[in-house]
Amino acid sequence: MTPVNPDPTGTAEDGAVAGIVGIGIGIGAIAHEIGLTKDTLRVWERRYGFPQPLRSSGGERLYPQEQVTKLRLVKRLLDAGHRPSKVLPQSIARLQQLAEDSGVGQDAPDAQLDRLVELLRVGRYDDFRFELLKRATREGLAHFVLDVAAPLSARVGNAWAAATLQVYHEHLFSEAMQVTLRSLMRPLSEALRGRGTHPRVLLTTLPGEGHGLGILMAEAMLALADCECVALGTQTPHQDIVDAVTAHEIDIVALSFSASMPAQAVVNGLMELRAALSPNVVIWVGGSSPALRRKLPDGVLNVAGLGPIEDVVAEWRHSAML
Ligand code: B12
Repeated sequence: MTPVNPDPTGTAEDGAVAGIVGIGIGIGAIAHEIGLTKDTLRVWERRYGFPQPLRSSGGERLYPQEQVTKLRLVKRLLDAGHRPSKVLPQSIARLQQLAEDSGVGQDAPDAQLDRLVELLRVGRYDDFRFELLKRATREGLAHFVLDVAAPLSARVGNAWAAATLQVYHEHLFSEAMQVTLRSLMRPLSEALRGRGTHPRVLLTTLPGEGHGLGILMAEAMLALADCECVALGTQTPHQDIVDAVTAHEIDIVALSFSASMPAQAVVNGLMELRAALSPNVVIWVGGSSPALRRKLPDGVLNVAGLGPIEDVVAEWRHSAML
């Protein structure tokens, strides 16, 4: 869970963090952690009577742990397409049932992936890293990405949501996964460099999206489709993306959005970037953000998952030849 600010004094409600240890978490911290805006939390409170935060002596909203747990569950159900009016009035037990019935946060049975999560949980990191590298070497890049990296990320996220893993486990997981993917991709990326193949793809996330594994997995699949990739890491400001596109003669900007970034921030970010880029440069987006299911600006393509990348690249090449 996001750490709370132990200093309860004088924090304006619109400040980044307002919280008191042991009583509740402030609205800024909780909105950030759950991936909602502060306005949404206030509107729900008025309209549906939930959440019902306590108040600090200064009048700031403070959300106790059980409301945070319910909000986390609510957000995941909304991401899966449920409506606020249907989920907000329900009890936690009812929501858990609903999540189970609709498969939200449920992992497909896979003993090998369960074993990897268990190695993480009990702190056997060397074994965890070794097992990752072994599976990656045995299965090859494409299978490793699709059959291990992607479902394991979801499993680790579900284990965090169920409080069986902590945030530091997620960090250790990400670090090990990045090292494994990069070591597998390096020879391919080096061989592709300077061959003059197109499309040339710039990969990053927008400010506010700190999750970098989705875009790394997309990079692996793009490299396997002979695309020359320029990876900028995460959270690149718009102007830097625009400058890099010009400097590297980029055809496609690929962006990743997890479910944690508020939907409106995703849409606004995409509109601003679209307006700043030349119309010849296409934006491809992917990731489990529900915002990507909305109508996206012209010139922004939602690539639904890692599997379709090969076909989408083939279509791009076909239309570039016309
Ligand atoms: C590792 C991890 C972290 C690490 C990230 C480290 C790093 N350097 O990347 C750390 C610990 C920092 C972290 C922090 C947080 N995280 Co986190 N994290 C994860 C985890 C386990 C994997 C992250 C990831 O990269 N996912 C992105 C990819 C792998 O998944 P995807 O979006 O479903 O995308 C798939 C495809 O669509 C495709 N794809 C993705 N991008 C693209 C792009 C293109 C172009 C294409 C073609 C395809 C494609 O690839 C994926 C493969 O299946 C996820 C669990 C999960 N299910 O993702 C949680 C998860 C994303 N995190 C979550 C949350 C809440 C947070 C925090 C707010 C709180 C926290 N946990 O501390 C912060 C916010 C950070 C921020 N500012 O953005 C939630 C979001 C839920 C929600 N509805 O809001 C998740 C889903 C966990 C959960 N089950 O609740 N996290």
